[in-house]
Amino acid sequence: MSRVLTALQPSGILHIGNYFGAIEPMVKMQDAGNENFLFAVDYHAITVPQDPEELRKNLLFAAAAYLAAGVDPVKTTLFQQSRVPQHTELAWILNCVTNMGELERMTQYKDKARGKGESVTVGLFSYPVLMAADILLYNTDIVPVGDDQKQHLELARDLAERFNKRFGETFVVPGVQIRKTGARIMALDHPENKMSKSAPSPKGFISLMDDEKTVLKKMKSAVTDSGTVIEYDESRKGLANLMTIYNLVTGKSYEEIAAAYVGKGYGDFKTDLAGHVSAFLAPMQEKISKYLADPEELKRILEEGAEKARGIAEAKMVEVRKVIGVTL
Ligand code: ATP
Ligand code: LTN
Repeated sequence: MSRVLTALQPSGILHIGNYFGAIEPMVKMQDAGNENFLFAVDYHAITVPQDPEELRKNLLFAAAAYLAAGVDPVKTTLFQQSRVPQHTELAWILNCVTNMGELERMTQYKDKARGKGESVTVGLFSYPVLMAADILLYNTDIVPVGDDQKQHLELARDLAERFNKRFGETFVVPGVQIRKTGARIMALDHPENKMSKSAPSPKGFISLMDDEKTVLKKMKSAVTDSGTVIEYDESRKGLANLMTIYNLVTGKSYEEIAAAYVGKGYGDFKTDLAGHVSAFLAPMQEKISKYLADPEELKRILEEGAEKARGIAEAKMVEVRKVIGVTL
């Protein structure tokens, strides 16, 4: 049995990239009998401005979506990051063993800071350190994430090793788990960029709550190329991405999909794909709505998880405070 942990930002309604990249792998690890931790990282979300009312809504939505996706709060410790203050406490200590240069190299930081000049916040810069704290507090063995988080995970591993070398064995060096297909779903309107909830246009992502009409419209306008044969070819980025989504929602291989569209064009392919995506989302949407109808129950589940997480996190902090020399 391994300890498995992941987290997502409550920075908007989740999309199918988040689902396939992080949530589904997490549910599989849970069902395989591992000890799971899953939380909404609200203190990561506020590294860019958030409307407080929206943030509250997104937190409840996140909890509802995880539960609807199959997260069982008995098997998975489900909580909200800010309810476990040990995360920010450890982040401060790790800030003091992290070099500026390591954070300056982070591509997510560079992307998000671009064009902001001196107004970019210290929080955005130090974001990966808080993420390392999230992971190291729990002696995490495996972190399932999408491909874009690889560099952040590498930092968490480096910080664990550095800390252990300086202060003695304290942290487990975490392993990363990135699925082979589906770890990087691309934006429908710009298949060279990853699907992202903070993208300027909602055309690029399929949200977990998109209705049939919206899914069809977005699929129909998805960027493809002038080719006519439906086949998997990585250099045809738009089509390759749609075939990946097709594979994920139906379980059909690329070969099976290609065989089904011999002599047919993008029109048929996109219409069918939209239908498959909607059929995949429908039962989850129904469950999400049911969970959202009882916010008190969602809050209760999150608080129960936070209580459990605090116990584990505090035990680790007792160790950390001792080895760095602040416990008298
Ligand atoms: P934002 O656009 O606000 O930065 P995001 O959509 O990139 O957010 P995160 O909350 O940063 O989502 O990511 C949550 C999890 O989903 C992470 O494990 C991340 O790697 C994964 N993920 C995000 N986008 C994709 C994607 N396009 N394909 C696969 N996995 C993804
Ligand atoms: N940085 C991640 C979210 C995140 C995370 C974590 C993922 C914060 N803490 C700990 C895995 C483990 C993101 O933006 N997707």
